[in-house]
Amino acid sequence: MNAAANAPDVIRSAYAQLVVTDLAAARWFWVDMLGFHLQYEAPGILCLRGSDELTHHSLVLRLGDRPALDHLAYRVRTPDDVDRAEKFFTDLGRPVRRVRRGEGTPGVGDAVRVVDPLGFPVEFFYDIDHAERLIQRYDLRHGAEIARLDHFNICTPDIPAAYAHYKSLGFGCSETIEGDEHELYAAWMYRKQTVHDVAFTGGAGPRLHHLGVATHESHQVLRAADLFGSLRKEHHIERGPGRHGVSNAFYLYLRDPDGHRVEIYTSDYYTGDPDHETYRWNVKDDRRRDFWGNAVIESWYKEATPVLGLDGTPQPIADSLLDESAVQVGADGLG
Ligand code: 4SX
Ligand code: FE2
Repeated sequence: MNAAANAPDVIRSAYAQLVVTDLAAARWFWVDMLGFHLQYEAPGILCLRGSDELTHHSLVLRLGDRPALDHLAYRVRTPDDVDRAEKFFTDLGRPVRRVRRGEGTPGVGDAVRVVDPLGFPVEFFYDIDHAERLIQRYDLRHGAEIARLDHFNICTPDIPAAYAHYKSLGFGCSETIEGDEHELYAAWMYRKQTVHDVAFTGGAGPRLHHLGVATHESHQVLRAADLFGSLRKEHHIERGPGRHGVSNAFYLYLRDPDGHRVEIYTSDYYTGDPDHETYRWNVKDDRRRDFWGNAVIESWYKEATPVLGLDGTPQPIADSLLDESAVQVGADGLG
């Protein structure tokens, strides 16, 4: 997928930094239950990674007053692509801040942080510390045995604008959910050769809908659900386990102690061919979000995490025009 000539060459969704209000509770959820490995710890901050990840972190938990998304981060191909990102967003008239090693997130070198046209705080970096290979440290695996970060899912009121922005960054589109007149309700877009690095859920935004984290196998998704049940912590389970229509992945959505949503996700498919075609679902097809036709709970459509600007204050939230949860599924005989 060719990006605009001036766009940075994005490799993949790389990490997210969340603000949490209780680090011990967050550590229980993400490390003990999900099975993330603790890579780095300092007062007020934890850096975590999955067992297949060879870079310093894919999730950063920072202590703060109110739950929020601090920023999403994409890795780019070369140091020059960080400069390219700075120019790309400066030319769009967006807020941009250069962050040198030591000023930003532990383990990350020279980076640029922007507020993108959708209102999200996003970092682009090349340089990051490497970490010990844990791929065959089966002895260290526990909980849901998370292997890696897979994707970001963001709520935005204007899906066509989100699609156009990520298209201009060179992202391909694997799947969409569309109305009868091809109104876009949702889209899944990628740089790495999977179904997505980022997806858009129609709704008030900018807000973070969820982080998608991958396991190798579906039994690890089921085990996560069983672990929460056994500990009488079943209220952390929001949706699933189930099989998605979009992506075909096996899934489970959980809410962390601050309400941040995470999806445990496995077995989507390869999208790396240059002529890979977008698969389009009709919004009235009740298999689109759950292949077995199970209904999606209202909180999943409506609740999400607020996001911060570059100065750390919450970004204003705009309401959405289209509401997928209000669509009458099966009304035209589909599903
Ligand atoms: O609910 S969907 O089946 O549309 C879906 C949601 C597919 C893939 C995802 O990662 C997701 O969060
Ligand atoms: Fe997802």
